[in-house]
Amino acid sequence: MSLSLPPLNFEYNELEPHIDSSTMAIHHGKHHQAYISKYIGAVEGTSFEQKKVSDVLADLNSVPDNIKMTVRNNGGGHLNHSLFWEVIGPNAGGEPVGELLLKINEAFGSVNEFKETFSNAALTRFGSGWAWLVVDSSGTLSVQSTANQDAPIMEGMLPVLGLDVWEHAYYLSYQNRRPDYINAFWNIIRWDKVTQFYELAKDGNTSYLV
Ligand code: MN3
Repeated sequence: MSLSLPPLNFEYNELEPHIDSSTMAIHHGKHHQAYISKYIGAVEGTSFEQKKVSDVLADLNSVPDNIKMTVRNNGGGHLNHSLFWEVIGPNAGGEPVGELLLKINEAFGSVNEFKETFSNAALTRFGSGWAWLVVDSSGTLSVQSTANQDAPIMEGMLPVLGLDVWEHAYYLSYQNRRPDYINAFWNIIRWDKVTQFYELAKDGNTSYLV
């Protein structure tokens, strides 16, 4: 269980010029913190307080109706952002290697076709949401998109790479130019982390999720 704001592995300004320092400070320090605070407020004093957020979201039907939507939106916000901060960083980018590369080629044909599919999912997500590279229970990779703060685990899939396409993630630098933000994302992906998460996710191991 992780109900506090996870520290970043880099400084707010280190993703520039791809993501600016102010965006990172507000996104991490304010938006992500707000999801955590609201989640804690909803589950406080219930049995869900002791559970991992990812386990709660995987079984959302067991959450009482009076807190279900708050848990879904804010638990998802915490889970999604916690993964996002791990898969981006300075001195990153490049291409996937090893088994992950093989699986991407198997699922999409090539890394370029994967990038095209992922970018398209991020671009065509109407309004707020996320684009994902996920692993299903058979170990197969696919690209998905979720609305708002919905998380792939709600549909039984484990995320290994995610991109936040809420306007709060890019508006200060990119305004309405979501395509430019998506293009910039490829320069800050930590494929070593994505590979590490893939290795766990393909065996159904959720230990890397909050
Ligand atoms: Mn966000």
